[in-house]
Amino acid sequence: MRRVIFCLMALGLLLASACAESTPVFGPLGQLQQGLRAGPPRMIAVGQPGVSLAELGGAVARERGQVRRELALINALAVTLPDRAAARRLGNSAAVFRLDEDVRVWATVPPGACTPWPSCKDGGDDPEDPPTDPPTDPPTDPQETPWGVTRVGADQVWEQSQGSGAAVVVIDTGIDPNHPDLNVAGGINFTRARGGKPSAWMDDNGHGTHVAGTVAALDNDRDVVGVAPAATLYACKALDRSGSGDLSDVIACIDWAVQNGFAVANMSLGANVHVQSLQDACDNAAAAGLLLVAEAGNDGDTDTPGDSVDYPGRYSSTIAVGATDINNAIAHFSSYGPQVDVSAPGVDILSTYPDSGLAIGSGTSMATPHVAGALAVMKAAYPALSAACLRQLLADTSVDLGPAGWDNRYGHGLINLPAALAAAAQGCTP
Ligand SMILES: [Ca+2]
Ligand SMILES: [Ca+2]
Ligand SMILES: [Ca+2]
Repeated sequence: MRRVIFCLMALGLLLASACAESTPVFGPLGQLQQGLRAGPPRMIAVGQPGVSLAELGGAVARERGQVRRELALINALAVTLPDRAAARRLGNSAAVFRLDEDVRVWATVPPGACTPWPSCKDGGDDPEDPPTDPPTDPPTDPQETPWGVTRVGADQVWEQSQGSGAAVVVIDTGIDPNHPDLNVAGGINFTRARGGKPSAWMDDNGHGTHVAGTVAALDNDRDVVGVAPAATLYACKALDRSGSGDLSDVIACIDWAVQNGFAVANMSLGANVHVQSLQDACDNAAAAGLLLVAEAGNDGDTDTPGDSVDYPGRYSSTIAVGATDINNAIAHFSSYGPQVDVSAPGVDILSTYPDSGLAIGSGTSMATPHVAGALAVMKAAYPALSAACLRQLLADTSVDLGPAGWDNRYGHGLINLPAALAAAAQGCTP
């Protein structure tokens, strides 16, 4: 029996090492890579305190720059300047507090899908390994509960809360709005896809739809079920069909989540460079009560062991999630270091995929939405509790794994939704 796997990663040696293995562990999802592009500089211009975005736009215009987007959350504009000299002059102008590179970030390459489920389950979609059973075999279970959903104890708490009323935004490649096992309440596109139309948040890659299913695939008689099947799902498209995007579009999504009062933002993405504008966006959003859940990263095998947690997971205002396997062992690819908060299932995760499909994926990208879903369940059950309190309770009730106490691979441990929800009944002491 072969499982359908996809080997996802934009760049790098990890792809080769992960995919060369005989075990079905494969390339991490959602790895953002920085790259300065050729051509006119794309920057994030942050205004001085007290300087309005209109005034800042005037300074940009004087350098013949173009404003692409307002980023009110950090009092900044995403801009394109004619050349580096203009960027330097803008950086020195009285209106500008700081100029950051709007780095091009990369997430994924499209995975292979298992479509239609379950006739492809045993490798039927692989032309080199045709199925031995007729593809018309009836499914044995109309709905499969993915192992990760069971492992975090979600199915034990659904009588109490399925996340109804809690809004989760998936900041990613979009979500397939027509997937029959997903109910997407709305979304927005900040990428240049389809001329930058705001309504073009359809997933043209697959990553975002997979992540969304782990958060909130519907509890019905088909496909899979997510951790918070009644949560309200929104798509914010910051990554295009190649799985890449502008950092400013990720920030725009965080801004959009704050403006709309969403409870949780899932960011199965990461960069290996610090950009102050991203940190400020996360810090301001957390202060506004948004729970920011981010992957730890998939650099656990790199040459910087013990210090490989990605941004924005690396910031204290976000929850950084490591990936465990079905034996509760940390995945070899899971980035680790002092910033890991908690762990969740992230190896061989079955979830939704575009065109009514399902796919199995691995990566801290797959672990992160388990945590986002858990927080949605908690928030829905105890809406009066603050984001800081919910985050603290989820960490405190995690199942300790590895070395005793917090450690730099598992963080506080594997999240445990029944224990977290029980603790939430007591609230937090101020
Ligand atoms: Ca379902
Ligand atoms: Ca963090
Ligand atoms: Ca431990």
